[in-house]
Amino acid sequence: MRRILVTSGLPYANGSIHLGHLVEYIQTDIWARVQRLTGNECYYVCGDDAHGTPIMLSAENQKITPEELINKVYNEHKADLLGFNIYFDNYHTTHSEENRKLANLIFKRLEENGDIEAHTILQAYDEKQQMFLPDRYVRGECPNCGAKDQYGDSCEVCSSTYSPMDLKNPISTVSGSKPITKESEHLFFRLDKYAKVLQKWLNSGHVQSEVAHKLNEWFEQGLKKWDISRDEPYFGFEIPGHRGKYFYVWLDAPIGYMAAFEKLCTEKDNLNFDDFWGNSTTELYHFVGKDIIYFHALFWPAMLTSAGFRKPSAIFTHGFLTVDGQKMSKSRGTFIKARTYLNHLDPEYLRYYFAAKLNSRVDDIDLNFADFVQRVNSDLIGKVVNIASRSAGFINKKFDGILADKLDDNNLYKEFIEQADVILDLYEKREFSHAVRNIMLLADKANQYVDNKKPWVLAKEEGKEQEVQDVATMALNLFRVLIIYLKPILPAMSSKVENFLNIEPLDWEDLTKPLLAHKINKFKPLMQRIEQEQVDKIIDESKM
Ligand code: B3M
Ligand code: ZN
Repeated sequence: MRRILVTSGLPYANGSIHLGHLVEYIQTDIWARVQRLTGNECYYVCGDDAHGTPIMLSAENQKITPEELINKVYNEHKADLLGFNIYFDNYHTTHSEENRKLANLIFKRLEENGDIEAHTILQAYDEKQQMFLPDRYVRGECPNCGAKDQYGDSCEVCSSTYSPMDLKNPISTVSGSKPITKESEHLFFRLDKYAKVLQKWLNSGHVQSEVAHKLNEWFEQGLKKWDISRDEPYFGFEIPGHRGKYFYVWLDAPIGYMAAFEKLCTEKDNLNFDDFWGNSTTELYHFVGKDIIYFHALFWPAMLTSAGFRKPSAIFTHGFLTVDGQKMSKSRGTFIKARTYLNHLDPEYLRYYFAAKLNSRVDDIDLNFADFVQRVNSDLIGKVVNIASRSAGFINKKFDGILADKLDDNNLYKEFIEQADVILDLYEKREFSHAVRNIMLLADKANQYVDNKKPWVLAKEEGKEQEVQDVATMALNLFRVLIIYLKPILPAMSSKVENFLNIEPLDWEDLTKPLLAHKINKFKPLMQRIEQEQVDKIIDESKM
């Protein structure tokens, strides 16, 4: 049995969960469910990323404290993710005592190793607001092409990069005033010292090849020391021994993974923090989006190495979500919040659709709504549920719910369960779209079996009762195999099927044990078809 800890990126505590986030949570949740279904010990932890300037300013604008803001959003995030049947062993927050202690411990070890240096830097400062301005809070004219209203770090028109002080006619987006340039001492982590360790780690299979390739470009430019402190006012943890200096949000964000796990350990007897963070006999995987791979594949493993903790077994990076072929857009109504979706559609439609698109590479995936409606209706309702809905009636009505005591076609059943290793291997490798394709091919075979046997014709013929019971039993056993294969993707549907079949929760081992001479419950509809107007309502409600 493998011992596995998985994480997803911690969503910022100043915005709602949207469909783009859900690509990652659904991918991670499916993968974690596969591990549990096949008998491995697997924990999935996550939590809110609760520190930083955006949250501090957002709270100020809402005239509430940052703590009030992050508590409100924490509960919203938890409810939204639960709504999509994302099962976390613990959903925590970076604004927790566990995280503070761990951040302080790690920082102390970094300092003791001589991996922290102080350097004076020049920064944009808003005298009105009395705060230093992160690059994104200064706007002005690009120093290179003169484009107006550009961010403080890069130009969207000519893509040149610069520092905020280079902008022409800069203004602070916080107070609207003209920022001054001010010196301040910052603390830097000696990321550059870990270039060799990182290069070796990255090129030994801990990240996808396309990620390793991208990261190697950064090594060519040379790794820079990483600025890990911010001056007050800042919402986060004050750095021990450095009054008025706070951990930059990205220093304590990945430590939030450890904090969430540490908290879980306090709630479970047989779980020991060091089993997963002190040594690497266990497995640790971080699922992340391609926009934050730098933090997870450079800063984080370097920090862990310096602080004497194990490095991740792997970083699994995925692409972004596009909707109808384009970036999510508020004006087009395609920037869809998780809650807006849940107000109209079954979450398992989206779980299935994303699984049918996801692979192990960093490709973007597209949510094409016409395809989404067609695919879910034809695959889930038209193929999978259809097998049960066209067979159960015979068993319920003519045999008092009792299944036959033998399989009508052992070879066909064997063909189905022989796919188990292939499908499991595809799941393990996160080739979910390929696994779904194989499962749907089996669903076609199951429907073909029913079409060939025509139990509705047999039922009208004298003396064919036993054959009807055999055929319907066989069809329901093929359906049960498909549900086991789909269970990681469709946990709620699977539990409805377990009720219908009147059985204990299914796991992978049940594949080899067909359900025979067993009383099933009355068949009830397992899943409704999607209607286009449900999708239209979601888009209308999302238009800003
Ligand atoms: N909150 C960025 C994001 O929400 C950041 C992830 C932290 S993972 C430690 O995508
Ligand atoms: Zn420019």
